[in-house]
Amino acid sequence: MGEKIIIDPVTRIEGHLRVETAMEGRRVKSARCSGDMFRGIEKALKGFDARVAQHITQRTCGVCPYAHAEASALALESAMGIRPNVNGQLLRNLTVGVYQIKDHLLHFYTLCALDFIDITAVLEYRGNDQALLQVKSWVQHELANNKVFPAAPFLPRYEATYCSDHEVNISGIKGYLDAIEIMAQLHKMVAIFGAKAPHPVAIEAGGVTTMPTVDRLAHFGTLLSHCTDFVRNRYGNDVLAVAKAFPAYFKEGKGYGNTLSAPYLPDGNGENFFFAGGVTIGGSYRPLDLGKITEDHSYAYYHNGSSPLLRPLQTDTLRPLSARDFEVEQGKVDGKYSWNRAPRYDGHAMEVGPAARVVNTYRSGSNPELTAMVNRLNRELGITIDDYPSVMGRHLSRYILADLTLRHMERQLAEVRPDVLGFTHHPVPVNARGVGITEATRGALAHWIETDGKGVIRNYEMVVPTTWNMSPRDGRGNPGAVEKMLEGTEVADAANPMELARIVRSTDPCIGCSVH
Ligand code: NFE
Repeated sequence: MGEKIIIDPVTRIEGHLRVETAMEGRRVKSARCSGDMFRGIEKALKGFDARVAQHITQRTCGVCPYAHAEASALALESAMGIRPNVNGQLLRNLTVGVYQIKDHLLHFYTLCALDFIDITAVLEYRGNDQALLQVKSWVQHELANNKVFPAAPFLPRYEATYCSDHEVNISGIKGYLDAIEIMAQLHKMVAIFGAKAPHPVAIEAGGVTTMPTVDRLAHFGTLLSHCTDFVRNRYGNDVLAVAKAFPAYFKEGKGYGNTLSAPYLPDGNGENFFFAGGVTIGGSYRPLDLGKITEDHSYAYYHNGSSPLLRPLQTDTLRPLSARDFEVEQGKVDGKYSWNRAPRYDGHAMEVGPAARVVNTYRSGSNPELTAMVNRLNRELGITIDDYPSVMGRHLSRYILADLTLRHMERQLAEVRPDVLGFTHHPVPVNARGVGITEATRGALAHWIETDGKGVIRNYEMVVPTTWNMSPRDGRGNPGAVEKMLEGTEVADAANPMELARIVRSTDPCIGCSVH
């Protein structure tokens, strides 16, 4: 096997990611993950009225805009010293909650399932399902016209070992098709209280500006039960079937095993979070301390002429490398290699995302529903909580979170008081600082804001989930979370590095977000 495997770009993710591995025989010795673009949204925010932040930060991404809206609103509310009223909090939870479910389905069916499910199984389909028969006849048509299959949108496809169980494959393909309609319904639900999807406009500092009329609440509830049915009876079964077909993937892509998550989905009073935040380092859980977050740019394409280790709101001093410096770094053996910076927690590279949310909530002991579900699934699958930071553990975690979030939303929907506005006006704070932390689908998201004497944004910083996961090495030479997950992985065929793709995609990278 050659000395290197390069996947550039990694497909079926958002944004431009290059993964390069140095090989020792068939095993990955070390890996580099490069975010291949610069954006500069934090710099673009300067000079705008602070209330505009949520509209601009949402443009970081088309997949998780709701999370940026929420983090912006929370940061400004923290600077104002306020929080929404009960209806405002509940409507915000419902809007971001449904967006999360949509995102989990998108990730599993559209982006990842075809890493495991064999799409060619549709050629052997003998049933009556019209959608599957349409796909089958389209495939036959392609083949009859001397075209190769799989074809778009089921590409790219590595030659690899796919699931051999026909029923599991057909269910996964049917799920892929049906999930498209469910995702459309979830988007409608975002728009009911968010007033628009994607990029909901009604999540503001002070609450949610859409009135929860009886009609809107009823419409939301009807769609919610439809989606719940799909998640419980379809998505859950498909995830478990794939997990049982590929049990070895609970031991692949484990990385450091250190997880970080933000407290998520509070009750109507903004207290008692449904998913606990925290960090687990070396198997030991503790609450999250934002003061321990730093960002390192030793291997990122920035300079500031001073320390490579910065705290939030200090990265303002960073400048992108000039074209000439960029070329010099790329010519070095050990040069800078990513537009991602390297967040660290107390010096540790951390995995964020669904597995982190499950592990930290489980270890905190704060959510009996989650504990019971994890214990049940662990018995069924023969795994432990230590197996969740893994390729299959991440897929399983998304199902657990989707199921539990839906149950929680059903309860919180019933708590909303009809025709009571969940929004209160507050003056824009001057010379103030605030921080908003939440969970985006891909993990912990934090926004810091600083305003000037006119309430205009003087400084803004985002530490984003994929920035944690796709971080490059830090000044001490420690790889980022996904770089560590790739280390030691055995690749059967360098021309079809499916093992690497499965690891990278299990974290659902969004490079648009990570380089922001
Ligand atoms: Ni662009 Fe995002 C999420 C945020 S990514 S998808 O979830 O915040 O890291």
